[in-house]
Amino acid sequence: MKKAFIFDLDGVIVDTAKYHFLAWQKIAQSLNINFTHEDNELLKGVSRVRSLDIILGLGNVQASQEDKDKWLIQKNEDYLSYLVDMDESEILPGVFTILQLLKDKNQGIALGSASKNARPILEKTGILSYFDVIVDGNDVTNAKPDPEVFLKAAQLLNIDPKNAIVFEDSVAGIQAANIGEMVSVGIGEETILHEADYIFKDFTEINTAFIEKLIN
Ligand code: G16
Ligand code: MG
Repeated sequence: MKKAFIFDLDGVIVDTAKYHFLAWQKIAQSLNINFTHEDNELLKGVSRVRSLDIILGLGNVQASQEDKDKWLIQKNEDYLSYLVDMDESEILPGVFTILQLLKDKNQGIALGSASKNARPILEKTGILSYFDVIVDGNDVTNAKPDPEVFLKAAQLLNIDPKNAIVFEDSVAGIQAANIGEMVSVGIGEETILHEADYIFKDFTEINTAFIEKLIN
């Protein structure tokens, strides 16, 4: 049967989480806020605006809207500078294989990302044409763990959310899939993603039998 396979972007399709971290770290450093890799887990899947609030909270920093807007622009400009030379080599292991398998099996394929930079990333990495539907940070008002982004993707694919499978690397994203009553598949560490229905280190660990089980 035709199901909706919804992919998060950062940390699932491409390893851009490291660039988000570097860009946020620069902002944090300029404000004398200690911001660690562990803290960065809190930002995964979270919108840009909310991410800044979390960082300011870590340092107990109060700021005017004007300053916040300035830092948000700085962060995005810095983040985009890391993406300039991005190409197909940045696609995470096993992603092309799984997308091709789903295409061959005539499944619905969607992107469900919090990022407002999703489209250029998909274009630069040559993966855009695999997606029937793209829902990103420009299309939703409620950030993960609200399931809006995934519900919208399923709706655009014309598939019931109960027949949707979400691949996510963030806690907020797994929670969003669970709240939306979809099958949640964590890509990453079990210690972090333990709320997911299934967890794999990366897509090379997912085999055809697993996908067939989800489809049938
Ligand atoms: C991503 C990242 C987040 C980032 C957010 C917004 O979400 O995981 O760290 O803050 O997008 O990105 P941008 O600043 O590019 O709009 P996802 O849902 O693709 O993992
Ligand atoms: Mg992600």
